[in-house]
Amino acid sequence: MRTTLAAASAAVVLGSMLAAPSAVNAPPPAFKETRAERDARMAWWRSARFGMFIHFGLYSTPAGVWDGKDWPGVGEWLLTNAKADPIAYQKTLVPQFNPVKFDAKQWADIARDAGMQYVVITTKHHDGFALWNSAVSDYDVMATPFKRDIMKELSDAVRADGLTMCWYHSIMDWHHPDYQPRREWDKRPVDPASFPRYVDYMQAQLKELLTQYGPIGILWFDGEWEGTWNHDWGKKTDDFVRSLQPRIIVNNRVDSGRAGMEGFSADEKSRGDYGTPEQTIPPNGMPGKDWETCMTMNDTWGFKASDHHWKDAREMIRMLCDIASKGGNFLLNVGPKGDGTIPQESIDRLKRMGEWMKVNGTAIHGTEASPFPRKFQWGRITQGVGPLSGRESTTLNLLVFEWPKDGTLRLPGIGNEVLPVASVLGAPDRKPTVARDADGIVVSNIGAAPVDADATVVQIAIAGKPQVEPFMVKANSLGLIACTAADAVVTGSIQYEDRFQNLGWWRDTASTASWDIVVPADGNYQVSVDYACNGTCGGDFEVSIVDVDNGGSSQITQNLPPRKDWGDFKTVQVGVLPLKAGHHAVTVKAASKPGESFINLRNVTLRRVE
Ligand code: FHN
Repeated sequence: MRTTLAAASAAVVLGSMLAAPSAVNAPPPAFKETRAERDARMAWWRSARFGMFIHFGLYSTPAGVWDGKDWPGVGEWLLTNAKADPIAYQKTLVPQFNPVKFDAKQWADIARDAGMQYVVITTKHHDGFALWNSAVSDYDVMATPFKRDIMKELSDAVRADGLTMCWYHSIMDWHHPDYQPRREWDKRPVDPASFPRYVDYMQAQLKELLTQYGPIGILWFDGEWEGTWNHDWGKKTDDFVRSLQPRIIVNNRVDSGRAGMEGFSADEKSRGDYGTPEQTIPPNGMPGKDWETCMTMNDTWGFKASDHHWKDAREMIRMLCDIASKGGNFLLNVGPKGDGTIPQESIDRLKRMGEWMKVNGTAIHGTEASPFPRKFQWGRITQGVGPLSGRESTTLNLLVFEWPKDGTLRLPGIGNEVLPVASVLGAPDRKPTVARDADGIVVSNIGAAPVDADATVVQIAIAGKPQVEPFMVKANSLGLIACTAADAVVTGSIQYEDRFQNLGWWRDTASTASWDIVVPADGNYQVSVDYACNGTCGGDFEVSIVDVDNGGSSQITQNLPPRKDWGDFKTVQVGVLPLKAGHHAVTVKAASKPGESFINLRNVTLRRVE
């Protein structure tokens, strides 16, 4: 039985007045699981590494234009960007929504052929419109000329292609009369609004989505940031969703604060199975946590006709490699047009990514983060199941962006025996040589040029699980101990930047860069730093050195004055420290709160002085 939105609201009022047990009032059992159960539940998602995000809805038709104006901001926020009255938005766009070229199989095939293994679509975005046949609202796809259940057609096609269907669902709802807070331009009376009634309505729709469309891989909540949503609602909704599909994965936006990354967190501070960095890749990943970067291909999630700022395929292939090397997933967005077609620019990029994944997918799917705490200037590393059945072994996928001129890749700081199994993906005729030297593993004979300029994968294998030792920076033939940006282990906001081969994005006093060094002989060592910054940055630079072999530590701080700009590098002496021969840990940080950023650091050097 279909009802109008007003009638649905009245029914909900009556229902709650009769204390009929609603989804929220009769809480399901609290969600609990062991670590092993959680790992089993997360396994498919951790292995998938790459998924398609789809933002599709009423906003896809106007494509950023309202009242004849192309409004700034993302396409799916048109109601808010244009400060449109929610009912006028409904009355205007519902009759226009008719994606006659929508082809669920085509969408699923594009995702599959790109190497994506799951699809997350907006069942309901912030504008409140339901993209499926909802019995509790007349503001749904059945009220449009299209009258087809898009969620049904897409879930069937996605599963037919062997992918996992997942739902995005917005907590924030600019249209529903019970959602609060109202948009300030929304003149509807606030008094009758009841947030608990809205949550009942939202959970009634979630129940439709989780009981009528088969197994759902992820519930991707969003719009949790307004003050009316809190941990209590998040916990109840998380428990409710999991009571309907116990194996479902729920992102951390089910709860306020986006802090959850442990599923059922024993301390109950925040719910959610994984972190959801948006439009960014955490510089050092989220060690030990599950996380997924979601990103647009241009600058908008929902289609916007005027947005032509497309990322190129190489950039997105290297993002996928970078994310996988940090143990994360990549949820890459497409925003179909109002006619139901995916923009050709998206199709072309995903086709290229699919060509790359066809050759190199084993270096992404089913892999884990690099075992090395440091980065390598030439590219990224993932680790996978080794080639030796019966005997424990590990495959190391060397994802090479910058092909070495000497045809040699060096992996210092790893102690494992190398196995005589190596290949260059896409070039079966190449037979790399893998050996060990005093510092670690050396891979040579990989060919004079890359197989794929976007990224070429060199696969090697080691016995056992990686035994990564701290990479030790040693004095060169001139007696200089050069701690470079590429060899640093960084924490916090600090990121390696190819531009000047520097550490940048140094935002606070907590972020650090560190190196393990070998001091060749007792003596006094001159410490210098090669840095740049603009006219308003710089500040107090602190160097701490811990004598790992003999115990004890020393520290110097030097103010680094502003420079002309972020490329204006200068090497300055920081001070002299007495050091004993042996293993030391060097750590540098901003000792004073930086401005917009602290410095760009290219290296810290130590030289023995008489
Ligand atoms: O406001 C939404 C936005 O429209 C889009 O859906 C993104 C995708 O992650 N989430 C919210 C912004 O964080």
